[in-house]
Amino acid sequence: MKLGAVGQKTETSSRTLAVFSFVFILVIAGGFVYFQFIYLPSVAKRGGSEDHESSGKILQPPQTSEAKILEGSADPLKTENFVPKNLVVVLGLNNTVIWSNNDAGIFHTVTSDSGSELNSPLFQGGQTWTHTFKKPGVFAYHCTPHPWMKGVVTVASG
Ligand SMILES: [Cu+2]
Repeated sequence: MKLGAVGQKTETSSRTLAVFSFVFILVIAGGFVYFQFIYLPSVAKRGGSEDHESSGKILQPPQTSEAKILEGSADPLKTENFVPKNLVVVLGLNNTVIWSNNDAGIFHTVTSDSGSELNSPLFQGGQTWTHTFKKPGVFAYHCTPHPWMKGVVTVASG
């Protein structure tokens, strides 16, 4: 092998190395630009719209939940009045609760034991009262004219 041929080969491979290095840097820089200015903003925007969507679902959940006021609930000896007595709902799924009064001719309320989350008017047999819970928690309630009527709604975060 002649010396000149070796020198030529070294020159060729160092040029190849330079080209590869240039392409490599270009790909890294391009990747950075893509990540910083295209990928991250699109993720941020997507996250924002999901937040908006979930708060919309809390205000208007796809399903409703039901609690019944049984006939004869005005009788203090009757143990079943609000049914189910312990209702569990999930925010963004079924956090709107409809209480239906099945006690003909009798007025009842749905009233928080403490706080003001549940504050229905008196509503009579055949009528309903609807409330949409907007935050998680345990909400104990009773009926104002018949305080032995008691129930609990547990609102779980979705
Ligand atoms: Cu009542």
